[in-house]
Amino acid sequence: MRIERIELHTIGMPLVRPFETSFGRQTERQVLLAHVVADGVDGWGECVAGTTPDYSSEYVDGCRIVIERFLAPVLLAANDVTAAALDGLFAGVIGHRMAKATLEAAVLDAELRSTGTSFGERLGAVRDRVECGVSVGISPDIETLLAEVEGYVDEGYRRIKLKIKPGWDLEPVARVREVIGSLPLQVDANTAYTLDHVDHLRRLDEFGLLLIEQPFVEEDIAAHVLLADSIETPVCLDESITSTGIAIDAIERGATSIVNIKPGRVGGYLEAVSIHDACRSLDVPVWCGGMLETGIGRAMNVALAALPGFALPGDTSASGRYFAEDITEPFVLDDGYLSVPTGAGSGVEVRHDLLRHWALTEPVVLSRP
Ligand code: SMG
Ligand code: MG
Repeated sequence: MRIERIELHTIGMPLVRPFETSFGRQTERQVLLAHVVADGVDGWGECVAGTTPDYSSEYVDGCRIVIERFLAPVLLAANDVTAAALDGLFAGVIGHRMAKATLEAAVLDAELRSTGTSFGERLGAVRDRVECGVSVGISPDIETLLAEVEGYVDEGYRRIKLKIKPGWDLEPVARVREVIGSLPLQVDANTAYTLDHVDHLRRLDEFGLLLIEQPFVEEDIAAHVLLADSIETPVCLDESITSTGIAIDAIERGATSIVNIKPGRVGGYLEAVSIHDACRSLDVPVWCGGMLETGIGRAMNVALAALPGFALPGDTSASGRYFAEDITEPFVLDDGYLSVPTGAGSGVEVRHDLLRHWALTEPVVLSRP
């Protein structure tokens, strides 16, 4: 394909409720969207980076600049672009995986739309719907948390994930466990603990958790090995896993026995499939993480989560868990599942009225030289 134009849209979507993690609290989801036009076909990609560089070093404004200055010019100068070739085309830019993944998604979407193929078909989906969990932020108090969790259970979510940090862990977990009975439960620390907390974290074992996600800073694989050796709850890495090689290394060292796969964190959907394949060959279950995606990223994540190795419910919640209105047709929970879109590309359409309504900046428009 020849990429004729790339547009970058930055929008702010109000969240239905604030989302708090050990990094901080957000009331709006700022999102960078890439729209490519290739051989007359449109493709859309969503950037998972947040407003501030807390979950990772990437952030919305930084990704827009990296795409505008370094990645888009490479795409616009190439005569024949395929999603599979982007890894090579972008090799001169180190890191910036979320920025790269944004363009990969848009190119893949255009490519698939031009051949009438869905994301699910392209990635290797084996299911037509996926089991959904929900990630519950840190609450102002336990009663508010319990009310929120009960609401999600009533909506049909099949797994609850609680955000934890020092000072907000054993008690919320114990109280939620009481309320939800045997419903699958897991926790996510977003790097908030240190090795000094190992004895404390072991007390989570009594709650029969599916896993504990990313307790320590992402570079410290060795600390996760130590914890995994002394706790019964399976340790699952999120932030640490940025490539297939790192995933294999972390698994072989015993740092992670379950892997959270987020395409944006690893540079795109094709690398996400590669991590899935590697984990599957090592008998390590994976699940699809979430970054408060709009319908664009959600459609693609749901397709990914339908691959055979995705053995646990994902943070692939319904649109209504995040937004009163989505930028595409909304994803609606049915008996705890979301359906894998079947239309060409992502299978969803972007609402241009909302794109303008939520715009935070003028779109950046880049064309062939
Ligand atoms: O998309 O439902 C969602 C959010 C899931 O908890 C979630 N994501 O570390 O897994 C994670 C967090 C990262 C986003 S908050 C910075
Ligand atoms: Mg996480």
